[in-house]
Amino acid sequence: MECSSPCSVNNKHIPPGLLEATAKHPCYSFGAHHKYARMHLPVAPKCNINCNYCNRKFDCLHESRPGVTSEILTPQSAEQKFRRVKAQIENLSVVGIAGPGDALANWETTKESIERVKAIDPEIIFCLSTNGLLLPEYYHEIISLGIKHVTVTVNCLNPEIGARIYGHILYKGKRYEGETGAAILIKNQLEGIRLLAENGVLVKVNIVMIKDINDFHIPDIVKKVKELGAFMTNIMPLIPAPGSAFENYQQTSMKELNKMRNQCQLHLHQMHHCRQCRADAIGLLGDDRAIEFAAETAGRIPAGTASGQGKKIYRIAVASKRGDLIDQHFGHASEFLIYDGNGRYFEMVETRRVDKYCSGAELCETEEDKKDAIADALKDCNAVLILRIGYQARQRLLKKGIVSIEHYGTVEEGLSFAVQKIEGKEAV
Ligand code: CLF
Ligand code: SF4
Repeated sequence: MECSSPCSVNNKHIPPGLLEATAKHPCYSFGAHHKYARMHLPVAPKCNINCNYCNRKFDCLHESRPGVTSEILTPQSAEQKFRRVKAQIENLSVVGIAGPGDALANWETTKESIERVKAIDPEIIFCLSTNGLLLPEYYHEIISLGIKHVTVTVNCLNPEIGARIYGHILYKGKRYEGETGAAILIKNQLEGIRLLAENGVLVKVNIVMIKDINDFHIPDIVKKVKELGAFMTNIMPLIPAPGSAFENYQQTSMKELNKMRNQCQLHLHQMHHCRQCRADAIGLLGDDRAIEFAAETAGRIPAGTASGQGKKIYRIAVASKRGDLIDQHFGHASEFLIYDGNGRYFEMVETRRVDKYCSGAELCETEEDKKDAIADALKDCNAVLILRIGYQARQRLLKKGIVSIEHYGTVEEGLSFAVQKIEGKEAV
């Protein structure tokens, strides 16, 4: 019988200090994600493997969403940024290294960044995310640095399946493809998880769920990593990145994902609140504030009128809490700013309230009427401009002739970008 003591997870005793720290980790503890903030330091640009769902122009999909490119920081600039963020964000509990490539493929900069932050704030919880290829090589350094939270992405246990997910790996100066490469990667991932878990690290395993390639195999992965001592798993949807080998694959739906998470929950604790955040994310999981610390100046909409310029006028609904930044997920927006514009000039014509419908991942697939009502409320718009939108909502809007455009930046940049996309000047 499994131990039900709060000091024990997966039949392992967790020391009280680590338990206390983990209660403040917004990814590891559901209860912490509305209260405690994390900050990612994008100091790791290189990667040593090639996942078929990744386009290397974008962030690592294992811990962040595709479609946006992060700035890259040196350890020195990471330290400066940490000081600024710490001064302005209350309850900053975690500093993570999550790409945009692999934390261990950039070990020297990862390590130096952690040491610099630790010297400023020894109480901060450090968190690393890796594809696991170099874990057997670096696990002892991770442990010596005092890192207690590590995420490893494991998408399969069999090299045959791995050969369909990974293009190649670069290991000890050599390139390996197909099943040979996948076999080395899987072996190192599993060995790395075991070594970390045996040494008191709480390992979270991320699994990207890819329809017909590894979905049927996910319960086996969960059982195996549990056996190796993993703390929890986080099953994530495939979000096809433009330009990647899987760009035409269908995005995993929330319905499929929740079904799989619920099935695997019977074996091991599951994360249900992952936001697939960026490699430079800052803030609460549901309230990303990275752009406040990245943008030198938040732009204003150029003065002038949208009409009378001899160009077509488009109506665009913008999800923005602050008013100057595109900072909301479609499902979290209770109102939209409605702009009319021609790509150069825009006028805000109204603020339009819509009912909030995304009250949690579990409900997303059931509140059909509400979702239709939101799409109806925006039916005079050519596009919605949002930080992020799910596959189903995107399709629902498309049926009404509304294009969904994800953008990370100021409203000003976003509106121009949206018109370029509508007019087909920008590849989707
Ligand atoms: Fe960052 Fe990842 Fe640490 Fe969290 S994220 S390195 S464990 S501090 Fe969290 Fe973001 Fe999901 Fe990752 S919501 S993508 S699980
Ligand atoms: Fe891309 Fe991340 Fe895979 Fe590297 S580990 S190829 S950055 S998804």
